[in-house]
Parts: sequence; structure tokens; C-alpha cells
Amino acid sequence: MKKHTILVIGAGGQLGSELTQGLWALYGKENVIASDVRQAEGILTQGNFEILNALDQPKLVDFIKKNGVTQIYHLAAVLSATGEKNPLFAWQLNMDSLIYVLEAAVDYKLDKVYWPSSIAAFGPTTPKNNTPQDTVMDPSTIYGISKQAGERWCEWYYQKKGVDVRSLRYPGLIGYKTKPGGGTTDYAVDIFIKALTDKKFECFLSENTYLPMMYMDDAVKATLDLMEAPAEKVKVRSSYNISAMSFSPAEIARAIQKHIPDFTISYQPDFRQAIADSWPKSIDDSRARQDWAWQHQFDLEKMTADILKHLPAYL
Ligand code: AKB
Repeated sequence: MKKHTILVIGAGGQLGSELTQGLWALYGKENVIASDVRQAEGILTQGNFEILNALDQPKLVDFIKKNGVTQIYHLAAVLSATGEKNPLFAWQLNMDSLIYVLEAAVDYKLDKVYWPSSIAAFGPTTPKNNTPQDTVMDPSTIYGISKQAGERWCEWYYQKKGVDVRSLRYPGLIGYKTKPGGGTTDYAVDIFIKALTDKKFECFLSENTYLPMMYMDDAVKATLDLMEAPAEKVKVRSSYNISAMSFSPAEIARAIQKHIPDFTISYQPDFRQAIADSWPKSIDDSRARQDWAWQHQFDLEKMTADILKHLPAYL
């Protein structure tokens, strides 16, 4: 049987730590190496871990070679809100590291590469409701521009170099195991923490700002479903639209109030409002559903109940 050695780059982030656990369950802890620029924390201390800067190409290549890496999940990125504050660094990290990974995939004949795109790859003139797979893409953040460009690089490496690279356009991802990480959708992570600690939350988006969102369990499932699908079923090689739910700050607040009746929300929109306004409100993910049988499991009510049950242990 073929031995798999899976490297997760950016494993310390919101998605990375949970995806690493999903990979442990699928491939065994001994076959997964989590890496990040920062020292491992929490659950990641329980498996193989390496400090790795995705921009240090010689070390990255050396590591892939020495460890016989067969698959890479490349998750390291600067997100939308943080990226606007430091655009040149966001571009450098988000783009250069992707190209290093794709080049390594060619040179070391990796079996598969995973790289996340985002709804941020869409922009103000993209159709906002039920945004199609193939449509206008005019991202207005550096993060979004890097995601759109990254999608083109992935498609190019697939078509021209035969790299089996797969990608999803994540909506806002909501989990409770790590702190929010500089995204515009991260209000929907922070709101649960504040609901439990302060019973009140000041939202940086206005009350009726609808955005596509997904619970972390579904995001991990989608990622592993895509990566485990037979190659011939993966027909989109830029990045798949993927979706689970859409809600506004007012709606998530009402869902929380069903469990914490005295929780209150107020609104103080800042620069992130313009970012949110440039993104879709809902996503058509029928291609993912057709091609590799994607199905989500969590809606707003189910997610809210699950987070409020488990989050107290992490505060
Ligand atoms: C962000 O808000 O920047 C991210 C994303 C939608 O990709 N969560």
C-alpha cells in the first residue's frame, strides 16, 4: 500500500487546526505533519509539528524532499481585513507561497495539493444572490485579488503541468476552537465569545449585511470530500463554489438569543462594511453537489446550539 505523508501549511489557523484533526482521523497521526510559522498550541501539540515559514522556499523544498511529502494542504494566508492594512505583505504571502507549493508539486511529483480560495474572489459587480460558479469576478480587496489570481495559477498548473490541485471558495468559516483571524466574516466567530463572556456584542457590520457562511465541521467535511474524490470527478480546477447558509448579524443575534435571552447586539460599521458589501450574499454550489456529492450538515440553528454547547470549555 502506498505511504501517504501529508503536510499542512498554516495549521495553526482557524481552519488548519481542525483540518489537521480530520486528516489524523483519515490517515493516522503518524502520517500528518502540521506546520506553521508559530509554535504549536493546543491540540496541535499532540501530533507531528514543524515550524515552517511558507515564504522560506529553500526550507520548504528541503522539508518536502527529506520527509517524502505526498500531499500538501496549503492554508497559510493573510485574510481580507488584515490584508487591507498590509497589502504588499498579503500579496507576497498569499501568492509567493502558493507558487512555491505548486512548483514543489511538479518537482517532487506530489499526489495532490489543496489550496483554499474564498467568496472574496468575487467583487462588487458579481451577481450577489445565488452567485454562479462561472461569473464576473472583480475582487476589490488584496486578499480577494490574491484568491482570484491563485485560482488562475491552480488551473494553469493543472492544465499545463498536470498538478492535481483542488480548491474550494470558502464562505465565512465559523468555529469555536481558535480565535478570529483577521477576516471580515469573523464577527460571526467573535459574537459567540462575547455572548458568553459579556452578554453583549458590538458588530462592525450593519444589521442586514447578509453573507454566505459555513460551520467548521462542514468546512472540514467539504475539504476532505473534495480531496478524497476520484480525480475524474473533480471537474473544476480553479475553485469550487461551496455553500451551507447565509445570514445577517441580526439573524445570528436572534439565533443566539434563543439560548441566551438577555444577549444584546449593537452596530458600529467600520471599513469592513465596504468589504462585506462587495461580496455575494448567497452562493450557488450546485457544481460541487453534482460533481462530488457535496452536502452540508449545519444550518444556523444547529450550528448555534453546537457552538454554545462546546465553546465554554475553550474560553
Ligand atoms: C474573510 O472574511 O476574509 C474570510 C473569507 C471570507 O475568506 N473569512
